[in-house]
Amino acid sequence: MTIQPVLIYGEAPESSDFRYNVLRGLSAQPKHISPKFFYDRRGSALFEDICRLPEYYLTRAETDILNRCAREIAKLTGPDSVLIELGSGASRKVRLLLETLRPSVYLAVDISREFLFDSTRRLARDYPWLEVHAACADLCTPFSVSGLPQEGRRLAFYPGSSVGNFEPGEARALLSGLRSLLGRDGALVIGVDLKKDPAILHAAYNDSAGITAMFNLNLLVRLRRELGADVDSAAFAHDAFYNQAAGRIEMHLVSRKAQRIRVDGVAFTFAEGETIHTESSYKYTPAEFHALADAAGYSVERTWTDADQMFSVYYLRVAT
Ligand code: AVJ
Repeated sequence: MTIQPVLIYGEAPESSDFRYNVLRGLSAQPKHISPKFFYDRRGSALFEDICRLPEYYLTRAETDILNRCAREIAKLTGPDSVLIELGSGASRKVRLLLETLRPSVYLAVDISREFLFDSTRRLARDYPWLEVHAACADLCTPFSVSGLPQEGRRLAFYPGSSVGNFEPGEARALLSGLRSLLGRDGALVIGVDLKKDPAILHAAYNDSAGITAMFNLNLLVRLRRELGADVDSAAFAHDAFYNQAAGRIEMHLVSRKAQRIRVDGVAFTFAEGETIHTESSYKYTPAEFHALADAAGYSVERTWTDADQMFSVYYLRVAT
Protein backbone atom coordinates (compact mmCIF):
# COMPACT_ATOMS: atom_id res chain seq x y z
CA MET A 1 0.00 0.00 0.00
CA THR A 2 1.35 3.40 -0.89
CA ILE A 3 0.73 6.26 1.44
CA GLN A 4 0.23 9.69 -0.08
CA PRO A 5 2.64 12.20 1.37
CA VAL A 6 1.00 15.09 3.17
CA LEU A 7 1.45 18.36 1.35
CA ILE A 8 2.38 20.95 3.92
CA TYR A 9 2.27 24.70 3.67
CA GLY A 10 1.78 27.77 5.80
CA GLU A 11 3.98 29.30 8.42
CA ALA A 12 3.65 28.49 12.10
CA PRO A 13 2.16 31.42 13.93
CA GLU A 14 5.24 33.06 15.39
CA SER A 15 6.04 33.01 19.06
CA SER A 16 6.33 36.79 18.84
CA ASP A 17 2.59 36.74 18.18
CA PHE A 18 2.08 34.97 21.54
CA ARG A 19 4.43 37.38 23.33
CA TYR A 20 2.81 40.44 21.77
CA ASN A 21 -0.73 39.24 22.49
CA VAL A 22 0.03 38.34 26.09
CA LEU A 23 1.79 41.64 26.82
CA ARG A 24 -1.01 43.60 25.21
CA GLY A 25 -3.79 41.56 26.81
CA LEU A 26 -2.34 41.71 30.33
CA SER A 27 -1.89 45.48 29.96
CA ALA A 28 -5.57 45.90 29.09
CA GLN A 29 -8.42 46.40 31.50
CA PRO A 30 -9.97 43.85 32.02
CA LYS A 31 -6.98 41.56 31.41
CA HIS A 32 -7.42 38.98 28.67
CA ILE A 33 -5.55 36.41 26.53
CA SER A 34 -6.96 34.98 23.28
CA PRO A 35 -8.26 31.38 23.46
CA LYS A 36 -6.27 30.53 20.33
CA PHE A 37 -3.25 30.23 22.61
CA PHE A 38 -4.78 27.26 24.45
CA TYR A 39 -3.70 24.97 21.64
CA ASP A 40 -0.06 24.12 22.12
CA ARG A 41 0.63 20.38 21.99
CA ARG A 42 -0.49 19.79 25.58
CA GLY A 43 -3.50 22.08 25.22
CA SER A 44 -4.61 20.30 22.06
CA ALA A 45 -4.30 16.95 23.85
CA LEU A 46 -6.27 18.29 26.85
CA PHE A 47 -8.97 19.50 24.48
CA GLU A 48 -9.20 15.96 23.06
CA ASP A 49 -9.75 14.77 26.67
CA ILE A 50 -12.46 17.41 27.13
CA CYS A 51 -14.30 16.04 24.08
CA ARG A 52 -14.57 12.67 25.86
CA LEU A 53 -15.92 14.08 29.15
CA PRO A 54 -19.44 13.02 30.17
CA GLU A 55 -20.42 16.66 30.78
CA TYR A 56 -19.08 17.93 27.44
CA TYR A 57 -22.13 17.03 25.34
CA LEU A 58 -20.98 19.10 22.30
CA THR A 59 -18.79 16.47 20.65
CA ARG A 60 -21.24 13.61 21.08
CA ALA A 61 -24.21 15.65 19.89
CA GLU A 62 -22.33 16.88 16.82
CA THR A 63 -21.04 13.39 16.02
CA ASP A 64 -24.63 12.14 16.20
CA ILE A 65 -25.79 14.80 13.78
CA LEU A 66 -22.91 14.27 11.35
CA ASN A 67 -23.54 10.53 11.30
CA ARG A 68 -27.13 11.20 10.37
CA CYS A 69 -26.57 13.93 7.77
CA ALA A 70 -23.36 12.79 6.05
CA ARG A 71 -25.25 11.37 3.08
CA GLU A 72 -27.24 14.52 2.62
CA ILE A 73 -24.06 16.61 2.81
CA ALA A 74 -22.55 14.39 0.13
CA LYS A 75 -25.63 14.76 -2.05
CA LEU A 76 -25.72 18.53 -1.68
CA THR A 77 -22.01 18.78 -2.52
CA GLY A 78 -21.47 16.23 -5.27
CA PRO A 79 -18.35 14.15 -5.96
CA ASP A 80 -14.69 15.19 -6.27
CA SER A 81 -14.95 18.19 -3.99
CA VAL A 82 -12.07 19.94 -2.25
CA LEU A 83 -12.76 19.64 1.47
CA ILE A 84 -11.20 22.31 3.68
CA GLU A 85 -11.41 21.79 7.43
CA LEU A 86 -10.91 24.82 9.67
CA GLY A 87 -9.47 24.16 13.11
CA SER A 88 -8.97 20.51 12.21
CA GLY A 89 -7.34 19.49 15.52
CA ALA A 90 -7.10 15.70 15.58
CA SER A 91 -9.00 15.46 12.24
CA ARG A 92 -11.40 13.06 13.92
CA LYS A 93 -14.83 14.44 12.91
CA VAL A 94 -13.94 14.71 9.24
CA ARG A 95 -13.68 10.92 9.19
CA LEU A 96 -17.46 10.84 9.58
CA LEU A 97 -17.74 12.53 6.17
CA LEU A 98 -14.87 11.12 4.11
CA GLU A 99 -16.24 7.74 3.05
CA THR A 100 -19.60 9.20 2.07
CA LEU A 101 -18.41 12.48 0.58
CA ARG A 102 -15.37 11.04 -1.23
CA PRO A 103 -13.66 14.39 -1.85
CA SER A 104 -10.58 14.37 -4.08
CA VAL A 105 -8.56 16.60 -1.76
CA TYR A 106 -8.65 17.27 1.97
CA LEU A 107 -6.94 20.34 3.40
CA ALA A 108 -6.58 20.57 7.18
CA VAL A 109 -6.03 24.06 8.57
CA ASP A 110 -4.99 24.40 12.21
CA ILE A 111 -2.95 26.68 14.47
CA SER A 112 -1.26 23.82 16.36
CA ARG A 113 1.62 22.83 14.11
CA GLU A 114 2.88 19.51 15.47
CA PHE A 115 -0.63 18.33 16.24
CA LEU A 116 -1.69 19.21 12.68
CA PHE A 117 1.15 17.24 11.14
CA ASP A 118 0.64 14.16 13.33
CA SER A 119 -3.10 14.15 12.63
CA THR A 120 -2.83 14.58 8.86
CA ARG A 121 -0.14 11.89 8.59
CA ARG A 122 -2.44 9.46 10.39
CA LEU A 123 -5.32 10.49 8.14
CA ALA A 124 -3.27 10.01 4.97
CA ARG A 125 -2.30 6.55 6.17
CA ASP A 126 -5.94 5.61 6.88
CA TYR A 127 -7.34 7.01 3.59
CA PRO A 128 -4.79 6.10 0.89
CA TRP A 129 -7.14 7.27 -1.89
CA LEU A 130 -7.27 10.79 -0.49
CA GLU A 131 -4.85 13.61 -1.32
CA VAL A 132 -4.12 15.23 2.05
CA HIS A 133 -2.85 18.78 2.52
CA ALA A 134 -2.03 20.59 5.76
CA ALA A 135 -1.75 24.32 6.33
CA CYS A 136 -0.63 25.76 9.64
CA ALA A 137 -2.52 29.01 9.98
CA ASP A 138 -4.27 31.30 12.44
CA LEU A 139 -7.89 31.80 11.38
CA CYS A 140 -7.85 35.22 13.04
CA THR A 141 -5.70 36.55 10.19
CA PRO A 142 -6.08 36.00 6.42
CA PHE A 143 -4.32 32.78 5.42
CA SER A 144 -3.12 31.50 2.06
CA VAL A 145 -3.93 28.11 0.54
CA SER A 146 -1.79 28.40 -2.58
CA GLY A 147 -1.36 24.64 -3.01
CA LEU A 148 -5.01 23.78 -3.65
CA PRO A 149 -6.23 22.60 -7.07
CA GLN A 150 -8.41 25.08 -8.96
CA GLU A 151 -10.97 22.52 -10.08
CA GLY A 152 -13.58 20.89 -7.83
CA ARG A 153 -16.31 22.43 -5.69
CA ARG A 154 -14.89 23.71 -2.43
CA LEU A 155 -16.59 22.67 0.78
CA ALA A 156 -15.39 24.16 4.07
CA PHE A 157 -15.99 22.16 7.25
CA TYR A 158 -15.88 24.11 10.49
CA PRO A 159 -17.06 21.78 13.26
CA GLY A 160 -17.02 21.92 17.05
CA SER A 161 -18.63 25.33 17.53
CA SER A 162 -15.17 26.87 17.28
CA VAL A 163 -16.87 29.81 15.57
CA GLY A 164 -18.29 30.56 19.04
CA ASN A 165 -14.87 31.79 20.14
CA PHE A 166 -15.30 34.87 17.96
CA GLU A 167 -17.38 37.89 18.86
CA PRO A 168 -20.49 37.73 16.62
CA GLY A 169 -19.22 40.60 14.45
CA GLU A 170 -15.83 38.90 14.04
CA ALA A 171 -17.55 35.61 13.24
CA ARG A 172 -19.51 37.34 10.50
CA ALA A 173 -16.29 38.83 9.09
CA LEU A 174 -14.50 35.46 9.21
CA LEU A 175 -17.32 33.64 7.40
CA SER A 176 -17.66 36.47 4.92
CA GLY A 177 -13.91 36.42 4.19
CA LEU A 178 -14.08 32.67 3.65
CA ARG A 179 -16.34 33.13 0.61
CA SER A 180 -13.46 34.17 -1.65
CA LEU A 181 -11.63 30.93 -0.78
CA LEU A 182 -14.78 28.87 -1.45
CA GLY A 183 -15.70 30.53 -4.72
CA ARG A 184 -19.14 31.09 -6.25
CA ASP A 185 -20.32 27.48 -6.01
CA GLY A 186 -18.71 26.87 -2.65
CA ALA A 187 -20.39 25.77 0.57
CA LEU A 188 -19.76 25.56 4.29
CA VAL A 189 -20.78 22.91 6.83
CA ILE A 190 -20.54 24.47 10.27
CA GLY A 191 -21.28 23.13 13.77
CA VAL A 192 -22.69 25.57 16.31
CA ASP A 193 -23.59 25.03 19.96
CA LEU A 194 -27.18 25.94 20.83
CA LYS A 195 -28.49 28.13 23.64
CA LYS A 196 -29.88 25.92 26.39
CA ASP A 197 -30.44 25.47 30.14
CA PRO A 198 -27.50 27.31 31.76
CA ALA A 199 -27.01 24.43 34.21
CA ILE A 200 -26.08 22.11 31.32
CA LEU A 201 -23.70 24.74 29.94
CA HIS A 202 -22.18 25.32 33.36
CA ALA A 203 -21.47 21.60 33.85
CA ALA A 204 -19.88 21.30 30.40
CA TYR A 205 -17.27 23.93 31.28
CA ASN A 206 -16.82 22.90 34.94
CA ASP A 207 -16.30 19.14 34.60
CA SER A 208 -15.93 17.10 37.76
CA ALA A 209 -12.61 15.59 36.64
CA GLY A 210 -11.08 19.07 36.42
CA ILE A 211 -9.83 18.66 32.84
CA THR A 212 -11.27 22.00 31.69
CA ALA A 213 -9.52 23.66 34.64
CA MET A 214 -6.20 22.10 33.53
CA PHE A 215 -6.89 23.23 29.96
CA ASN A 216 -7.44 26.80 31.16
CA LEU A 217 -4.47 26.79 33.57
CA ASN A 218 -2.21 25.35 30.83
CA LEU A 219 -2.08 28.90 29.45
CA LEU A 220 -0.03 29.87 32.49
CA VAL A 221 2.25 26.87 31.97
CA ARG A 222 2.84 28.17 28.43
CA LEU A 223 3.53 31.65 29.80
CA ARG A 224 6.21 30.20 32.08
CA ARG A 225 7.84 27.98 29.53
CA GLU A 226 7.66 30.08 26.39
CA LEU A 227 7.83 33.61 27.76
CA GLY A 228 9.84 32.96 30.92
CA ALA A 229 7.04 34.34 33.10
CA ASP A 230 7.48 33.87 36.85
CA VAL A 231 3.84 32.92 37.26
CA ASP A 232 2.72 30.14 39.61
CA SER A 233 -0.33 28.38 38.17
CA ALA A 234 -1.33 27.34 41.71
CA ALA A 235 -1.89 31.04 42.40
CA PHE A 236 -4.77 31.12 39.90
CA ALA A 237 -8.09 29.28 39.75
CA HIS A 238 -10.31 28.19 36.85
CA ASP A 239 -13.67 29.93 36.55
CA ALA A 240 -16.34 29.36 33.89
CA PHE A 241 -19.90 30.69 33.86
CA TYR A 242 -22.73 31.43 31.46
CA ASN A 243 -23.18 35.14 30.77
CA GLN A 244 -26.86 35.12 29.91
CA ALA A 245 -27.05 38.72 28.68
CA ALA A 246 -24.20 38.14 26.20
CA GLY A 247 -25.27 34.56 25.33
CA ARG A 248 -21.83 33.16 25.97
CA ILE A 249 -19.78 30.99 28.29
CA GLU A 250 -16.86 32.94 29.74
CA MET A 251 -13.71 31.32 31.05
CA HIS A 252 -11.40 33.21 33.35
CA LEU A 253 -8.25 32.62 35.37
CA VAL A 254 -8.86 34.13 38.80
CA SER A 255 -5.97 35.42 40.88
CA ARG A 256 -6.20 33.69 44.27
CA LYS A 257 -4.34 36.55 45.97
CA ALA A 258 -2.90 39.99 45.35
CA GLN A 259 0.25 39.32 43.34
CA ARG A 260 2.67 40.62 40.79
CA ILE A 261 3.95 38.53 37.88
CA ARG A 262 6.68 39.34 35.36
CA VAL A 263 6.41 38.48 31.69
CA ASP A 264 9.35 39.32 29.45
CA GLY A 265 10.60 41.86 31.98
CA VAL A 266 7.24 43.61 32.31
CA ALA A 267 5.44 43.51 35.67
CA PHE A 268 1.68 43.00 35.93
CA THR A 269 -0.17 43.38 39.21
CA PHE A 270 -3.31 41.49 40.17
CA ALA A 271 -5.75 42.27 42.93
CA GLU A 272 -7.13 39.25 44.77
CA GLY A 273 -10.03 37.94 42.67
CA GLU A 274 -8.97 39.85 39.54
CA THR A 275 -9.24 37.73 36.42
CA ILE A 276 -7.69 37.11 33.02
CA HIS A 277 -10.55 36.53 30.55
CA THR A 278 -9.30 33.57 28.49
CA GLU A 279 -12.31 32.51 26.41
CA SER A 280 -15.76 33.41 25.24
CA SER A 281 -17.86 30.65 23.73
CA TYR A 282 -20.97 32.08 22.08
CA LYS A 283 -24.16 30.03 21.82
CA TYR A 284 -26.74 30.67 19.10
CA THR A 285 -30.36 29.78 18.53
CA PRO A 286 -30.96 28.54 14.96
CA ALA A 287 -32.68 31.86 14.16
CA GLU A 288 -29.70 33.84 15.46
CA PHE A 289 -27.26 31.77 13.45
CA HIS A 290 -29.39 32.02 10.30
CA ALA A 291 -29.22 35.81 10.63
CA LEU A 292 -25.43 35.68 11.08
CA ALA A 293 -25.00 33.41 8.04
CA ASP A 294 -27.23 35.66 5.99
CA ALA A 295 -25.26 38.76 6.99
CA ALA A 296 -22.03 36.95 6.02
CA GLY A 297 -23.30 36.29 2.49
CA TYR A 298 -24.55 32.70 2.71
CA SER A 299 -27.92 31.09 2.16
CA VAL A 300 -28.96 28.43 4.66
CA GLU A 301 -29.62 25.21 2.76
CA ARG A 302 -30.14 22.84 5.73
CA THR A 303 -30.35 23.03 9.51
CA TRP A 304 -29.83 19.86 11.54
CA THR A 305 -30.11 19.46 15.30
CA ASP A 306 -29.87 16.44 17.60
CA ALA A 307 -32.96 15.01 19.33
CA ASP A 308 -32.20 16.85 22.59
CA GLN A 309 -31.65 20.23 20.86
CA MET A 310 -28.12 20.48 22.23
CA PHE A 311 -26.23 21.27 19.04
CA SER A 312 -26.79 22.41 15.46
CA VAL A 313 -25.11 21.84 12.10
CA TYR A 314 -25.79 24.03 9.06
CA TYR A 315 -25.19 23.60 5.35
CA LEU A 316 -24.55 27.08 3.98
CA ARG A 317 -24.09 27.96 0.34
CA VAL A 318 -22.21 31.01 -0.84
CA ALA A 319 -25.02 33.38 -1.84
CA THR A 320 -25.00 34.67 -5.39
C1 AVJ B 1 -13.31 24.48 20.76
C2 AVJ B 1 -14.04 26.66 21.26
C3 AVJ B 1 -15.62 24.96 20.75
O1 AVJ B 1 -15.88 26.62 23.50
O2 AVJ B 1 -16.59 24.60 23.86
C4 AVJ B 1 -13.91 23.54 25.66
C5 AVJ B 1 -13.27 25.08 23.69
N1 AVJ B 1 -13.23 25.51 26.14
N2 AVJ B 1 -13.93 23.68 26.99
C6 AVJ B 1 -15.74 25.40 23.47
C7 AVJ B 1 -13.47 24.71 25.12
C8 AVJ B 1 -13.50 24.87 27.28
C9 AVJ B 1 -14.46 24.81 22.85
N3 AVJ B 1 -14.34 25.24 21.42
